[in-house]
Parts: sequence; structure tokens; C-alpha cells
Amino acid sequence: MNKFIKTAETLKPELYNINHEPVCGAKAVKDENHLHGWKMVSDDTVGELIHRNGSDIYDFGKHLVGYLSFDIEYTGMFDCPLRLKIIFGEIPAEVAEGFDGDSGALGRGWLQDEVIVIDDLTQRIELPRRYAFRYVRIISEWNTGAIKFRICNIRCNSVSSADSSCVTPLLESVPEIYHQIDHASLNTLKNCMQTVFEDGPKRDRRLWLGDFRLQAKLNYLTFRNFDLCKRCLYLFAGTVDANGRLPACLYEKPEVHSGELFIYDYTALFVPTLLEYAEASGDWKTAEQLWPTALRQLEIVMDDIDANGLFRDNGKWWLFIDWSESLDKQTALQGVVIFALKQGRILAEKLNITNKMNWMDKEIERLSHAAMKYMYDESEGYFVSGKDRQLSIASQVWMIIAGVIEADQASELLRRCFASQETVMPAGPYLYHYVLEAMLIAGMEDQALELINDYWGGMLAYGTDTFWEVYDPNDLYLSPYGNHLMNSYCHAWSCTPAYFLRIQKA
Ligand code: RAM
Repeated sequence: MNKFIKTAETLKPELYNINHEPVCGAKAVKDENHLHGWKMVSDDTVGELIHRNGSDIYDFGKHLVGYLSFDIEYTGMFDCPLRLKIIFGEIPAEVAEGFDGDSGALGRGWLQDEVIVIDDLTQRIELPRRYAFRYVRIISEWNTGAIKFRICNIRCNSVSSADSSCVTPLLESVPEIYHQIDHASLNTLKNCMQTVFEDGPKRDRRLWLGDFRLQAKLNYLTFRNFDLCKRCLYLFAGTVDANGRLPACLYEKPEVHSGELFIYDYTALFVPTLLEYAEASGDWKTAEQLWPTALRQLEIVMDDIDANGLFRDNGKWWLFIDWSESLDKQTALQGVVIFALKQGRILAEKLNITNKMNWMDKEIERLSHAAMKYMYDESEGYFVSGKDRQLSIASQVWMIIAGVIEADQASELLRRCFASQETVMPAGPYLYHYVLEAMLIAGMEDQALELINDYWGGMLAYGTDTFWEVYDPNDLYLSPYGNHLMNSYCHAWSCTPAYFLRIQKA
């Protein structure tokens, strides 16, 4: 174990446990007006005796992450082991449909179900895994006709490293919809906060750098678990490859190891993540210790800047920015690198490390100049990307965040691009987070609030109390994995409205 991972392991948090009971029994009813065509209605017959076949859905009333247990009561002669299938759902479609269809591009194991066969009905049944769910369906699979049985005392012991007592609520004068959005943001973050900041407690249940940065930002203003952030920073620093490059994600089990995926933009964002941690916590010692790792990331991303000062895809990276398939990412990535260099420059100054300042100053200048010269279309008045000179929100947003254009021109730029028919729009919440950041820089507070209301409020209107990994109001079945049931419905990178609602009021 290297020294960074050793430090990280000393910071592993204890988890808070809370016991929850279902709020009601439920039944899934087909209704095209609801998410994926399923509406949940309460069902009083749940909990009655089951004979051979039958199925009960329990609704816990809110999204939980934890461990399920229950007792079984029976009458009659127990002459054959009892076989149950148990399905967990963050959303109604999971329990309504089950997972017998094609599971899509990712491993079937992410879809949460179990078959258990019970020999002793007097023991308490404790399911083996940690699940993320609101709904649980328990199916009796062709059991003995000699008994009738019922499930009782069903409980979920939820876990999180977030301490809800640290959170200061929004002012009462804030409109109700934003209270609801705030609540769902905090739930989302809380349920992703485990022994690391997970991206989603259903899937992928691991630490991703891009998600972590956004979670950390909200955490500083709410749960204030600085040690968890520090742990995650050290975990990343401890899993670099032979070249010193950070992985985009990492696993904790069986022991800490790199996910061996490398996302160009995530790598660059380590520097701002470290600076933000030090600013929020006051722990500049950690920043100093991790400075060489941070600087190395800047050097590595700069390897892909050409002689003209432009980012060029060398085919060796996963370029992310957003899930949108049609998006040309060159200009957005140029912005990410400029932003990272600028944050690196601030960090160096704070740490009083002078030897790289000149280098950073020159590169910031060179890359910003190149962006204006080659990526800014004077006649149209916006940034374009790639050889087809594509117009997208992503390009404008990252150029605004990078400060390549002045804040007072930014609002016009965004307005024009949102109005154009040709613009490639964001495809998911991660990029929408950065749209909000750009709007605030541009002084578009009202539009930012409107976007929070429309986009994140749009998810809430489907009855969830956490925010999702993927949300396209025009296509609720959209999934990067070819199966909407594989999507995560409590996802880290969606948690930031609560951050914006707080910095706005500050
Ligand atoms: C996914 C996860 C994660 C994200 C990466 C890029 O597998 O949803 O949140 O950071 O992709």
C-alpha cells in the first residue's frame, strides 16, 4: 500500500445507520402519463397471507441506500424450502417489469434482484447486499401448497457518511419548488456519500473524479464532511499510473485500485478539485502534499496541446464533457484546460510555489489566444468546435468558465446559442451543472433559477426524490447503456442545484 492510500485509509468514515419501515403496500399500474408508463398506487392487500404464488410491493416512501431484512410468519405444514425472488427499484419500472429482458451494455449484476431459498422460516431473513431503492417487490415463486405465509417486520437499515444535522436549510421565503429541489439534491448527495463519494449507489458505486468535484462543492456548503473529500483526493493520488496520470475512477474493493479509464477532462479537473478543497477546509497542508500530483496532471494534459496552442485528440483518451453523441468536444476541452491552468496558478500562488508560475502564465495566454483566434467565429459571434465548426452549448459554457471571454459578453453569447436551431444542446445533468456555472458568471441568475426549475424540477415531477444520471425531457428512455433500467436514478453529478441555491443567497 503506498503512502497516499495509507493516509486515505485512516480517513475512512463511519457510516450513520437509520432504520426505515415501508410507508405502504403498493401496486404498479400501467399509465402512460407516468415515468416509463408505470404508476404506483397504494395497495392494502400487501402483507396478507400468500399461497404458492403471489407478489407484494413495499413502498418505503423515499429513496434509501441500505440493507433489507424481514421475518416470515406461516401457517400449515412447511414441507418444502421457500423460494422467493426479490426485486429492488429506484423507480417503479424496475419492480413492475423485472429484469428478464436484455440488460444492455453493462453487466447484469447492476440490476438489483436476488433469489433466496429459505430452509428455516423462523430465522430473520437478512439480504446479503447493499441496495439502492424506494420499492421492493417480493415474489413467491411456485411454493408449497401446504403453507400460507406472509412477510412481516420488513425494514431497511440505511447507511450514509453524511451527517444531516450539519445542513442549514434554505430560507423559508424561498419558493416551495426550490425547497423540494433542494431536498432532492441533498438526498442525492447523502445517498451517494458512503466510504467514498460514489457516483450512484445503485451503479457504478465507485469514485469518479468528475462526479466527485461536484459532490465536494455541495458537501462544503452542507454536510461539511471534509475528511471524506480529503480521503478521495488521497485515493486518487494513490492510484496514478506509471506516468503519474490519475485514473478517471477507482475501486475500494478488494483493495483500492485504479479503474484504468482515463478521461482527459476529469484528469484536468483534479487541480480545481484540490484548490476548492483547500479553500473550503483551510487544509493547505494536504494541498501542498498533493501539489506534485496536481501539477503532473497539468503537464500531462498539456502534452495534447499542439504548436498552435490548440487541444488535439490523440485517440488515447476518453473525452467526456457530456453524453451527447454528436458533440464535438475540442473547444470545450480547450476551455477545461485553460480553466485548470488558471486554478493551478492560483493554487501555486497560495502555496507560494513559484517555479511553475511563469510556465502557467504563458500557457494560459497561449491557449486563450489560440481559442480566440481559431475557435471564435467573429462573424457569428460565438465559439465553434472541430473541423465542421460545430455550434454547441458545451463550447460556450467552457469558454465562459475559462474566462476566455469577458463575463459581460457571456450572457449575450449564451442567449444567442440557446436561441439557435443548430446548437448541440446538453444531453445530461453533468453538463447542465456547468451551464449553471456559466450562467452565474454571466450574471444570468434568473435564467439559472429557471433552468433549475425546468430541468431538475422536471425530474421531480415524475415522483422521484433524488436526481438522475440521465434526463432528457423528450426521451425518458434515453440510456448510454441501451437500457433505461440500467440508468442510475440517484446520481452524484445531478446533486448540485442545492449548491447553486445556496451560493445565490450568500
Ligand atoms: C458513468 C458514470 C459516472 C460518470 C462516467 C463518465 O459510468 O455514470 O457518473 O462520471 O460515466
